[in-house]
Amino acid sequence: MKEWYDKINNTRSVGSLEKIRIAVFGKKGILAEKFAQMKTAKNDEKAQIAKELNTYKSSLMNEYVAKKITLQTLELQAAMQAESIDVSLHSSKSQTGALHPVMETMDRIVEYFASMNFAVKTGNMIEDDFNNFEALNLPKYHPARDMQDTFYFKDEMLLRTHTSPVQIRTMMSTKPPIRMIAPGAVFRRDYDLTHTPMFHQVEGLLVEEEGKVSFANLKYILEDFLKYMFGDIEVRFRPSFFPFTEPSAEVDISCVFCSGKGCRICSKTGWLEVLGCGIVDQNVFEAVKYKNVSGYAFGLGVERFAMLIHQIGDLRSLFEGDIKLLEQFQ
Ligand code: 2NL
Repeated sequence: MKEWYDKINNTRSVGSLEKIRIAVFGKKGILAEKFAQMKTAKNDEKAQIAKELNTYKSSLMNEYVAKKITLQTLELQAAMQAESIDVSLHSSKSQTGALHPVMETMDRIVEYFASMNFAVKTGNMIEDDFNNFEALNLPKYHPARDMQDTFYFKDEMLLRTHTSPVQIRTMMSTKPPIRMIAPGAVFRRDYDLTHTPMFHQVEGLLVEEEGKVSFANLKYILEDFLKYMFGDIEVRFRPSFFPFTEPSAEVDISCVFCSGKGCRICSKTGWLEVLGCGIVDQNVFEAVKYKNVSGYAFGLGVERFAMLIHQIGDLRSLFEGDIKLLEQFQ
């Protein structure tokens, strides 16, 4: 009988103690067996045997319960020790993410026009000839369609060379008035110091009843926008040409590097070209079957804006994915 006291006492884990409990107190355990044997004892001895067995049973149970509490406490302590975190331990610096300067600049541009009630629309990068060229007054054999400038797939499909197809599709599917911008990636077969085959554009379009939009409206909003983006700068409009606008203009700001005094970046002119714009050509409205409307449109390159805002000298550094560049814009 004493052997079971010893077994309980010498146990070192909750698991093996449980095995002992089953062996002693279980349905087929030694106590059950001894109570069963009692039935075969003589009647006058039964009471005595039962008394002894019950005493034995309760003292074993006390032993078992005490041991169980001890072992559980020890195992809990060991587990807590193993899982504890040393908060005084020196750790390495954790990495933080940051928006790419091109995306940050795009967000800021979108934020301005959204605040002016322009809807923000995106489309597909793979486009067709009509939406990328034909509807924009760029007929077949126009030099801008040259294989040298455009990435072509078969069946007159192509990578959009500007985000204008988003505006064309919007006009084809909705009635005027329209007040929207189209931000996104565009593609041209060009790769040198100042050009990459993929870059980002934001184009804007406003269409109203005929006679309700003037070049003065366009001038006002672009000047306000450029001051929002670049701060205290001068803005000037120069006559220019685009197939999809007439009249057209290019927009310059006073050089952000030399405040207009003339430097290497602005080629000593004191001015930096940042935008193209104009009054939408009637041929574009004809292509989308809009009648008796007038509107203005503009387009800009986001990489160029990002470079001027952050004074980044080399366009290609925006595309190298170098963490050292991104770390400067946290
Ligand atoms: C530039 C010049 C421009 C437009 C884009 C446009 C779109 C439609 C109709 C008429 Cl649907 N025009 N877009 C107009 C003028 C200039 O972009 O230098 N972009 C980088």
